[in-house]
Amino acid sequence: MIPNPLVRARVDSLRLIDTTLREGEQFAGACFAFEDKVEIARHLDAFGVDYIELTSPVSSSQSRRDLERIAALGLRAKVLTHVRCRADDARAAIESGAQGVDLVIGTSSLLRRFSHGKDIEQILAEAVEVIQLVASHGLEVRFSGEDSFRSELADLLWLYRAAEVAGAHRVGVADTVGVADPLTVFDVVRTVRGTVRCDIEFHGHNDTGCAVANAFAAFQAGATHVDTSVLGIGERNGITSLGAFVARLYVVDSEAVRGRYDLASLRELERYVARLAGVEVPFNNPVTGPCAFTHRAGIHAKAMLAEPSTYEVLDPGHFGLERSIDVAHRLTGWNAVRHRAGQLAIALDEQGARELTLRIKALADVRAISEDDVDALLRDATASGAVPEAVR
Ligand code: HCA
Ligand code: CU
Repeated sequence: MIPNPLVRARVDSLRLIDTTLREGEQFAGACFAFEDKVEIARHLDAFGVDYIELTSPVSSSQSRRDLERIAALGLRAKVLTHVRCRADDARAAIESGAQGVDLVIGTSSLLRRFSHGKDIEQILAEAVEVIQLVASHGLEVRFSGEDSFRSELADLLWLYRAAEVAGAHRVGVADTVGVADPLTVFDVVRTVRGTVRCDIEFHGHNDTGCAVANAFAAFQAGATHVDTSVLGIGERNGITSLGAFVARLYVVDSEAVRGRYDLASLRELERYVARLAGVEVPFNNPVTGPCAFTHRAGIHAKAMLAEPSTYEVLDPGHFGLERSIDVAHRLTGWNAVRHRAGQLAIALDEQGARELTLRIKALADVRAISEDDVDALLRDATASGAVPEAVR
Protein backbone atom coordinates (compact mmCIF):
# COMPACT_ATOMS: atom_id res chain seq x y z
CA MET A 1 0.00 0.00 0.00
CA ILE A 2 1.28 3.45 -0.82
CA PRO A 3 0.71 5.52 2.33
CA ASN A 4 -1.73 8.34 2.06
CA PRO A 5 0.41 11.53 1.85
CA LEU A 6 -1.65 13.19 4.59
CA VAL A 7 -0.91 10.29 6.94
CA ARG A 8 2.73 10.39 6.00
CA ALA A 9 2.96 14.07 6.77
CA ARG A 10 1.70 13.40 10.28
CA VAL A 11 4.15 10.68 11.34
CA ASP A 12 6.40 13.39 12.70
CA SER A 13 3.70 14.92 14.87
CA LEU A 14 2.31 11.68 16.32
CA ARG A 15 3.00 11.36 20.05
CA LEU A 16 3.70 8.05 21.72
CA ILE A 17 2.55 7.44 25.27
CA ASP A 18 4.38 4.44 26.59
CA THR A 19 2.52 2.74 29.40
CA THR A 20 4.87 -0.13 30.24
CA LEU A 21 5.04 1.32 33.76
CA ARG A 22 1.23 1.39 34.13
CA GLU A 23 -0.51 -1.01 31.75
CA GLY A 24 2.65 -3.16 31.73
CA GLU A 25 2.49 -3.49 35.52
CA GLN A 26 -0.91 -5.12 34.99
CA PHE A 27 0.71 -7.95 33.02
CA ALA A 28 0.65 -11.22 34.93
CA GLY A 29 4.07 -11.74 36.46
CA ALA A 30 5.32 -8.18 36.08
CA CYS A 31 6.60 -6.71 39.33
CA PHE A 32 8.95 -3.80 38.83
CA ALA A 33 11.16 -2.60 41.67
CA PHE A 34 11.89 1.12 41.82
CA GLU A 35 15.32 0.65 40.21
CA ASP A 36 13.73 -1.36 37.40
CA LYS A 37 11.19 1.38 36.79
CA VAL A 38 13.92 4.00 36.62
CA GLU A 39 15.88 1.88 34.18
CA ILE A 40 12.80 1.32 31.99
CA ALA A 41 11.89 5.01 32.13
CA ARG A 42 15.42 6.06 31.14
CA HIS A 43 15.48 3.51 28.31
CA LEU A 44 12.10 4.73 27.03
CA ASP A 45 13.23 8.32 27.31
CA ALA A 46 16.39 7.57 25.37
CA PHE A 47 14.40 5.62 22.79
CA GLY A 48 12.35 8.76 22.21
CA VAL A 49 8.79 8.22 23.43
CA ASP A 50 6.98 11.45 24.27
CA TYR A 51 5.25 10.34 27.45
CA ILE A 52 5.76 7.72 30.11
CA GLU A 53 2.62 6.72 31.99
CA LEU A 54 2.87 5.38 35.53
CA THR A 55 0.46 3.61 37.83
CA SER A 56 -1.89 5.63 40.00
CA PRO A 57 -0.37 6.98 43.23
CA VAL A 58 -3.38 5.64 45.13
CA SER A 59 -2.65 2.03 44.06
CA SER A 60 -0.08 1.54 46.82
CA SER A 61 2.44 3.52 48.87
CA GLN A 62 5.25 2.15 46.75
CA SER A 63 3.44 3.23 43.58
CA ARG A 64 3.13 6.76 44.96
CA ARG A 65 6.79 6.98 46.01
CA ASP A 66 8.01 5.57 42.69
CA LEU A 67 5.84 8.01 40.76
CA GLU A 68 7.12 10.98 42.77
CA ARG A 69 10.72 10.00 42.27
CA ILE A 70 10.39 9.22 38.56
CA ALA A 71 8.51 12.48 37.96
CA ALA A 72 11.46 14.26 39.60
CA LEU A 73 14.13 12.64 37.40
CA GLY A 74 13.95 15.42 34.83
CA LEU A 75 13.38 13.13 31.87
CA ARG A 76 12.78 14.64 28.47
CA ALA A 77 9.57 12.60 28.18
CA LYS A 78 6.61 13.89 30.17
CA VAL A 79 5.59 11.73 33.11
CA LEU A 80 1.88 10.97 33.35
CA THR A 81 -0.10 9.16 35.95
CA HIS A 82 -3.24 7.20 35.28
CA VAL A 83 -6.09 7.54 37.79
CA ARG A 84 -9.78 6.92 38.13
CA CYS A 85 -11.87 9.96 37.29
CA ARG A 86 -12.43 10.91 40.93
CA ALA A 87 -11.47 14.05 42.81
CA ASP A 88 -9.51 12.24 45.54
CA ASP A 89 -7.46 10.27 43.00
CA ALA A 90 -6.90 13.42 40.97
CA ARG A 91 -5.66 15.28 44.06
CA ALA A 92 -3.11 12.54 44.73
CA ALA A 93 -2.02 12.73 41.08
CA ILE A 94 -1.61 16.51 41.31
CA GLU A 95 0.50 16.16 44.47
CA SER A 96 2.71 13.49 42.91
CA GLY A 97 4.61 15.92 40.69
CA ALA A 98 3.51 14.19 37.48
CA GLN A 99 3.25 16.54 34.53
CA GLY A 100 -0.02 15.15 33.31
CA VAL A 101 -2.99 13.15 34.51
CA ASP A 102 -4.81 10.51 32.51
CA LEU A 103 -8.35 10.19 33.84
CA VAL A 104 -10.42 7.13 33.07
CA ILE A 105 -13.93 5.93 33.81
CA GLY A 106 -15.95 3.07 32.34
CA THR A 107 -18.60 4.29 29.91
CA SER A 108 -20.02 1.03 28.56
CA SER A 109 -23.26 -0.22 30.10
CA LEU A 110 -21.38 -3.28 31.38
CA LEU A 111 -18.85 -1.21 33.29
CA ARG A 112 -21.43 1.30 34.44
CA ARG A 113 -23.48 -1.52 35.86
CA PHE A 114 -20.82 -3.87 37.20
CA SER A 115 -17.89 -1.56 37.91
CA HIS A 116 -18.91 1.82 39.33
CA GLY A 117 -22.70 2.00 39.11
CA LYS A 118 -22.88 5.56 37.73
CA ASP A 119 -25.02 6.70 34.83
CA ILE A 120 -23.76 8.90 32.00
CA GLU A 121 -25.08 12.12 33.60
CA GLN A 122 -23.20 11.37 36.83
CA ILE A 123 -20.06 10.47 34.88
CA LEU A 124 -20.24 13.75 33.01
CA ALA A 125 -20.78 15.89 36.09
CA GLU A 126 -17.90 14.25 37.93
CA ALA A 127 -15.61 14.34 34.90
CA VAL A 128 -16.15 18.07 34.41
CA GLU A 129 -15.32 18.74 38.05
CA VAL A 130 -12.21 16.56 38.06
CA ILE A 131 -10.93 17.87 34.72
CA GLN A 132 -11.32 21.44 35.95
CA LEU A 133 -9.49 20.55 39.13
CA VAL A 134 -6.49 19.07 37.32
CA ALA A 135 -6.39 21.77 34.64
CA SER A 136 -6.50 24.50 37.31
CA HIS A 137 -3.15 23.20 38.54
CA GLY A 138 -1.62 23.75 35.11
CA LEU A 139 -1.28 20.04 34.39
CA GLU A 140 -2.00 18.30 31.14
CA VAL A 141 -5.25 16.38 31.49
CA ARG A 142 -6.79 13.61 29.48
CA PHE A 143 -10.24 12.11 29.83
CA SER A 144 -10.87 8.59 28.57
CA GLY A 145 -14.03 6.49 28.33
CA GLU A 146 -13.00 2.98 29.28
CA ASP A 147 -14.48 0.28 27.03
CA SER A 148 -15.21 2.91 24.38
CA PHE A 149 -16.05 0.36 21.70
CA ARG A 150 -18.87 -1.14 23.74
CA SER A 151 -20.11 2.29 24.81
CA GLU A 152 -22.82 4.25 23.00
CA LEU A 153 -21.03 6.50 20.52
CA ALA A 154 -23.50 9.31 21.29
CA ASP A 155 -22.60 9.06 25.00
CA LEU A 156 -18.90 9.16 24.21
CA LEU A 157 -19.21 12.18 21.95
CA TRP A 158 -21.27 14.01 24.55
CA LEU A 159 -18.70 13.24 27.24
CA TYR A 160 -15.73 14.16 25.05
CA ARG A 161 -17.29 17.50 24.09
CA ALA A 162 -17.96 18.29 27.75
CA ALA A 163 -14.44 17.17 28.68
CA GLU A 164 -12.95 19.46 26.09
CA VAL A 165 -15.04 22.41 27.24
CA ALA A 166 -14.01 21.68 30.84
CA GLY A 167 -10.36 21.99 29.82
CA ALA A 168 -9.22 18.48 28.82
CA HIS A 169 -6.22 18.63 26.49
CA ARG A 170 -6.92 15.18 25.16
CA VAL A 171 -9.69 12.63 25.02
CA GLY A 172 -8.94 8.92 25.04
CA VAL A 173 -10.62 6.21 22.99
CA ALA A 174 -9.93 2.87 24.64
CA ASP A 175 -10.45 -0.61 23.24
CA THR A 176 -10.28 -2.12 26.71
CA VAL A 177 -11.25 -5.64 25.72
CA GLY A 178 -9.68 -5.87 22.26
CA VAL A 179 -13.04 -6.13 20.56
CA ALA A 180 -12.43 -3.49 17.88
CA ASP A 181 -11.15 -3.97 14.34
CA PRO A 182 -9.27 -1.42 12.22
CA LEU A 183 -12.26 -0.23 10.18
CA THR A 184 -14.37 0.29 13.29
CA VAL A 185 -11.52 2.12 15.00
CA PHE A 186 -11.09 4.30 11.95
CA ASP A 187 -14.80 5.15 11.93
CA VAL A 188 -15.04 5.93 15.63
CA VAL A 189 -11.86 7.99 15.79
CA ARG A 190 -12.83 9.91 12.68
CA THR A 191 -16.18 10.70 14.24
CA VAL A 192 -14.47 11.87 17.42
CA ARG A 193 -12.08 13.92 15.27
CA GLY A 194 -15.10 15.64 13.76
CA THR A 195 -16.53 16.37 17.20
CA VAL A 196 -13.66 17.75 19.29
CA ARG A 197 -10.69 19.95 18.47
CA CYS A 198 -8.47 18.74 21.29
CA ASP A 199 -5.97 15.89 20.94
CA ILE A 200 -7.17 12.30 20.64
CA GLU A 201 -5.43 9.30 22.20
CA PHE A 202 -5.97 5.66 21.27
CA HIS A 203 -5.40 2.73 23.63
CA GLY A 204 -5.99 -0.76 22.27
CA HIS A 205 -5.81 -4.27 23.66
CA ASN A 206 -4.64 -7.28 21.74
CA ASP A 207 -7.17 -9.99 22.61
CA THR A 208 -7.77 -10.77 18.94
CA GLY A 209 -4.37 -9.71 17.62
CA CYS A 210 -5.51 -6.32 16.25
CA ALA A 211 -3.77 -3.95 18.66
CA VAL A 212 -1.09 -2.66 16.30
CA ALA A 213 -3.44 -2.43 13.31
CA ASN A 214 -6.08 -0.72 15.42
CA ALA A 215 -3.62 1.84 16.74
CA PHE A 216 -2.48 2.52 13.21
CA ALA A 217 -6.08 2.90 12.01
CA ALA A 218 -6.65 5.38 14.85
CA PHE A 219 -3.61 7.34 13.69
CA GLN A 220 -4.87 7.27 10.10
CA ALA A 221 -8.23 8.59 11.30
CA GLY A 222 -6.66 11.53 13.11
CA ALA A 223 -5.56 10.31 16.56
CA THR A 224 -2.68 12.46 17.79
CA HIS A 225 -1.46 10.14 20.56
CA VAL A 226 -1.06 6.35 20.66
CA ASP A 227 -0.51 4.19 23.74
CA THR A 228 2.10 1.46 23.59
CA SER A 229 4.04 -0.75 25.94
CA VAL A 230 7.31 -2.57 25.46
CA LEU A 231 6.55 -5.92 23.79
CA GLY A 232 2.88 -5.00 24.28
CA ILE A 233 2.79 -6.23 27.87
CA GLY A 234 -0.37 -5.37 29.76
CA GLU A 235 -3.58 -6.73 31.21
CA ARG A 236 -4.32 -10.23 29.78
CA ASN A 237 -2.28 -10.52 26.57
CA GLY A 238 -1.57 -6.82 26.46
CA ILE A 239 -1.79 -3.85 24.13
CA THR A 240 -0.09 -2.28 21.11
CA SER A 241 3.60 -3.15 21.16
CA LEU A 242 5.97 -0.18 21.00
CA GLY A 243 8.44 -1.90 18.66
CA ALA A 244 5.80 -3.27 16.32
CA PHE A 245 3.99 0.04 16.15
CA VAL A 246 7.18 1.94 15.43
CA ALA A 247 7.94 -0.60 12.68
CA ARG A 248 4.50 0.17 11.23
CA LEU A 249 5.26 3.90 11.26
CA TYR A 250 8.68 3.24 9.73
CA VAL A 251 7.02 1.70 6.71
CA VAL A 252 5.10 4.95 6.22
CA ASP A 253 8.04 7.32 6.71
CA SER A 254 11.33 5.72 7.65
CA GLU A 255 13.21 9.01 7.71
CA ALA A 256 10.85 10.66 10.16
CA VAL A 257 10.91 7.57 12.37
CA ARG A 258 14.69 7.29 12.30
CA GLY A 259 14.95 10.96 13.15
CA ARG A 260 12.67 10.63 16.17
CA TYR A 261 13.44 7.27 17.72
CA ASP A 262 16.68 5.57 18.64
CA LEU A 263 15.79 2.42 16.75
CA ALA A 264 19.09 0.73 17.51
CA SER A 265 18.20 0.64 21.22
CA LEU A 266 14.92 -1.22 20.71
CA ARG A 267 16.35 -4.71 21.06
CA GLU A 268 18.07 -3.94 24.33
CA LEU A 269 14.95 -2.23 25.71
CA GLU A 270 12.78 -5.23 24.80
CA ARG A 271 15.25 -7.72 26.23
CA TYR A 272 15.42 -5.78 29.45
CA VAL A 273 11.65 -5.62 29.88
CA ALA A 274 11.23 -9.25 28.81
CA ARG A 275 13.65 -10.34 31.51
CA LEU A 276 11.85 -8.32 34.16
CA ALA A 277 8.45 -9.56 33.04
CA GLY A 278 9.70 -13.16 32.98
CA VAL A 279 8.99 -13.72 29.28
CA GLU A 280 10.98 -14.37 26.12
CA VAL A 281 10.94 -11.98 23.19
CA PRO A 282 8.32 -13.79 21.05
CA PHE A 283 9.69 -15.82 18.13
CA ASN A 284 7.53 -13.80 15.73
CA ASN A 285 8.13 -10.39 17.26
CA PRO A 286 8.41 -7.67 14.64
CA VAL A 287 11.98 -6.37 14.20
CA THR A 288 13.65 -8.11 17.14
CA GLY A 289 12.22 -11.62 16.90
CA PRO A 290 15.10 -14.06 16.41
CA CYS A 291 14.13 -14.75 12.78
CA ALA A 292 12.86 -11.29 11.78
CA PHE A 293 15.66 -10.88 9.24
CA THR A 294 16.44 -14.51 8.40
CA HIS A 295 15.76 -15.42 4.78
CA ARG A 296 15.37 -19.03 3.84
CA ALA A 297 13.81 -20.09 0.55
CA GLY A 298 16.38 -20.27 -2.26
CA ILE A 299 14.29 -18.04 -4.48
CA HIS A 300 14.07 -15.35 -1.78
CA ALA A 301 17.77 -15.60 -1.00
CA LYS A 302 18.68 -15.07 -4.62
CA ALA A 303 16.65 -11.86 -4.87
CA MET A 304 17.76 -10.68 -1.43
CA LEU A 305 21.41 -11.02 -2.36
CA ALA A 306 20.81 -8.89 -5.43
CA GLU A 307 18.58 -6.31 -3.69
CA PRO A 308 17.56 -6.62 0.00
CA SER A 309 14.42 -4.54 -0.39
CA THR A 310 12.90 -7.32 -2.51
CA TYR A 311 11.92 -9.14 0.67
CA GLU A 312 12.53 -6.59 3.42
CA VAL A 313 10.46 -3.49 4.21
CA LEU A 314 12.54 -2.76 7.29
CA ASP A 315 16.27 -2.27 6.93
CA PRO A 316 17.82 -4.26 9.79
CA GLY A 317 20.80 -1.90 9.79
CA HIS A 318 18.53 0.93 10.91
CA PHE A 319 17.69 -1.12 14.01
CA GLY A 320 21.28 -2.06 14.69
CA LEU A 321 20.60 -5.60 13.45
CA GLU A 322 21.82 -7.81 10.65
CA ARG A 323 20.08 -9.99 8.14
CA SER A 324 21.07 -13.58 7.62
CA ILE A 325 20.55 -16.09 4.88
CA ASP A 326 19.80 -19.60 6.07
CA VAL A 327 21.45 -22.11 3.70
CA ALA A 328 21.20 -25.29 5.71
CA HIS A 329 17.92 -26.84 4.57
CA ARG A 330 16.32 -28.54 1.60
CA LEU A 331 14.78 -25.34 0.20
CA THR A 332 18.17 -23.75 -0.29
CA GLY A 333 19.42 -22.46 -3.63
CA TRP A 334 22.78 -22.20 -5.31
CA ASN A 335 23.00 -18.41 -4.96
CA ALA A 336 22.73 -18.71 -1.20
CA VAL A 337 25.28 -21.52 -1.14
CA ARG A 338 27.69 -19.51 -3.24
CA HIS A 339 27.17 -16.55 -0.92
CA ARG A 340 28.00 -18.73 2.08
CA ALA A 341 31.14 -19.92 0.30
CA GLY A 342 32.10 -16.30 -0.22
CA GLN A 343 31.75 -15.64 3.51
CA LEU A 344 34.20 -18.49 4.08
CA ALA A 345 36.56 -17.08 1.43
CA ILE A 346 35.88 -20.08 -0.81
CA ALA A 347 35.27 -19.05 -4.40
CA LEU A 348 32.74 -21.19 -6.22
CA ASP A 349 31.63 -20.84 -9.79
CA GLU A 350 27.99 -21.40 -10.69
CA GLN A 351 28.53 -24.99 -11.69
CA GLY A 352 30.31 -25.78 -8.43
CA ALA A 353 27.64 -24.06 -6.38
CA ARG A 354 24.87 -25.95 -8.19
CA GLU A 355 26.57 -29.30 -7.55
CA LEU A 356 27.12 -28.55 -3.92
CA THR A 357 23.54 -27.34 -3.52
CA LEU A 358 22.28 -30.71 -4.76
CA ARG A 359 24.41 -32.44 -2.14
CA ILE A 360 23.13 -30.15 0.60
CA LYS A 361 19.52 -30.80 -0.44
CA ALA A 362 20.15 -34.55 -0.54
CA LEU A 363 21.60 -34.49 2.95
CA ALA A 364 18.80 -32.24 4.26
CA ASP A 365 16.25 -34.73 2.89
CA VAL A 366 17.79 -37.38 5.13
CA ARG A 367 18.21 -35.38 8.33
CA ALA A 368 18.02 -31.86 9.76
CA ILE A 369 21.27 -30.09 8.97
CA SER A 370 23.06 -27.05 10.36
CA GLU A 371 25.26 -24.36 8.91
CA ASP A 372 28.24 -26.33 10.21
CA ASP A 373 27.21 -29.22 7.94
CA VAL A 374 27.06 -26.89 4.97
CA ASP A 375 30.44 -25.40 5.85
CA ALA A 376 31.94 -28.88 6.18
CA LEU A 377 30.57 -29.85 2.77
CA LEU A 378 31.97 -26.68 1.28
CA ARG A 379 35.39 -27.24 2.79
CA ASP A 380 35.43 -30.96 1.86
CA ALA A 381 34.48 -30.24 -1.68
CA THR A 382 37.17 -27.61 -1.91
CA ALA A 383 39.82 -29.81 -0.35
CA SER A 384 39.00 -32.84 -2.51
CA GLY A 385 38.89 -30.78 -5.64
CA ALA A 386 35.34 -31.97 -6.27
CA VAL A 387 34.31 -28.41 -6.84
CA PRO A 388 35.91 -26.90 -9.87
CA GLU A 389 37.58 -23.53 -9.62
CA ALA A 390 37.47 -23.50 -5.84
CA VAL A 391 40.19 -21.38 -4.39
CA ARG A 392 42.38 -23.48 -2.14
C1 HCA B 1 -7.41 0.12 32.93
C2 HCA B 1 -8.13 0.14 31.63
C3 HCA B 1 -7.43 0.76 30.47
C4 HCA B 1 -7.44 2.26 30.50
C5 HCA B 1 -7.06 2.91 29.21
C6 HCA B 1 -7.14 4.42 29.20
C7 HCA B 1 -8.18 0.24 29.24
O1 HCA B 1 -6.62 -0.80 33.13
O2 HCA B 1 -7.63 1.00 33.74
O3 HCA B 1 -7.01 5.04 30.25
O4 HCA B 1 -7.30 4.97 28.11
O5 HCA B 1 -7.68 -0.61 28.54
O6 HCA B 1 -9.30 0.70 29.06
O7 HCA B 1 -6.09 0.30 30.40
CU1 CU C 1 -5.63 -1.06 28.91
